[in-house]
Amino acid sequence: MKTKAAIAWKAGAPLTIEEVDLEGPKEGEVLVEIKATGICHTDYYTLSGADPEGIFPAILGHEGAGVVVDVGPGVKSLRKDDHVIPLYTPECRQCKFCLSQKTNLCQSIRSTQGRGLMPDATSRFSIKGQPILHYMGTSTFSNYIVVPEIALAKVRSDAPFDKICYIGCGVTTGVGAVLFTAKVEAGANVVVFGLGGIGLNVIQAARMVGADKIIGVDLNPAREAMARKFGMTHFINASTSANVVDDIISLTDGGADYSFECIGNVTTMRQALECCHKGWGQSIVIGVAPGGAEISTRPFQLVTGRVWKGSAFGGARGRTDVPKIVDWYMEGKINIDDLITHRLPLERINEGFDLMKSGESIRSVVIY
Ligand code: NAD
Ligand code: AHE
Ligand code: ZN
Repeated sequence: MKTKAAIAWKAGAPLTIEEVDLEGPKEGEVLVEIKATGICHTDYYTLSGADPEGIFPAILGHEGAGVVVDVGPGVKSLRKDDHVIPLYTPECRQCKFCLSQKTNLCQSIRSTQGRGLMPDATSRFSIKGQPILHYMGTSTFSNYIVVPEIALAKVRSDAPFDKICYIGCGVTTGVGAVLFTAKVEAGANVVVFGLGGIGLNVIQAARMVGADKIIGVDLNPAREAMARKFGMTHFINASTSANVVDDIISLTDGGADYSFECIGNVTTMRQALECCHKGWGQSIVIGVAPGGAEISTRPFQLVTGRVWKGSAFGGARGRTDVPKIVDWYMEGKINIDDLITHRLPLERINEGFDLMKSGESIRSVVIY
């Protein structure tokens, strides 16, 4: 079949909207009509050329929601008309990683996914016979996609696609990092570096679990009002503070119980660790830093009890946890609507990237 998609032909170039050939689902695969997709900073990171796994030409996008149109042979858990969210972190429930119960990082299709291919090591997308690569196993900047059954979360059918697409990455990443990775407890002091599409979800989850002080750090003062609405109690403007770490330590009587880095900058990752309380403070790295970047700190920071951790997709097990997060949204426990600041047709997707870069948007959502 044919599908309309935004193509990333090379790093740094704007996306172009084209008609693409899409092969149907093979064994264990599902054809999905994407109804809406968010634009995450990671799409920009890969498009910019900073991602060592970035390969072109590809169809980016990993924050979508849509409807099952057809299923390939052997698909058991999904059928036509089911509403789904594609998962860049699948959940096969059979690999060593899934069975460990210690991580959400299912590895059953990770190697082909990282090469822009389906599990049989081929692409379903092409233009005039030239293969176009998949991205993060999802490619939600295409109106129709083919994905493995294990990379789809089935969700309730009354949830609006133009909101729950954000659960495909940003909401789950931020909320999950608080609930599943850090397991923040009531009364904890929390610091969030970067008040964008991820950081604001960390803030709303910190409030949800009853955190005490919720301190936000950003260079953009325009982020303060939105962050306060979501639960931030104190704001530090990183462009005017003389020393962000000292400011946090004095606000928290010795340091944060938990900090979350939601920027992708190794300098702020160090600050996020070093603002943690001696003996127990944990810093969670969420931001994705450019290829070649490295983090550093004095090992003494760790010897004296601070803990450095990472979180991918919020530690969420996609097929199990994503449907629950959709329920939380539908029950009014989490706010997604106010974070979606812009809505665009696919033809204007490059404007969505510009709005992110200029700091004007929190999330832009493309509606098909
Ligand atoms: P965003 O662009 O919406 O937000 C980034 C925020 O950081 C902005 O408010 C910006 O003003 C602020 N900022 C930038 N530089 C800063 C600095 N030096 N000091 C203080 N604030 C600064 O991006 P996003 O969509 O929220 O993504 C944030 C990061 O998380 C990105 O690196 C993205 O790739 C990563 N990410 C990781 C995961 C994961 O699973 N680990 C999932 C999604 C996104
Ligand atoms: N390809 C990059 C790494 C990118 C990365 O860390 N991705 C996150 C999700 S970001 C979503 O917005 C992730 O889930 N990582 C785990 C994984 O297996 O990729 C690089 O630096 O090579
Ligand atoms: Zn993302």
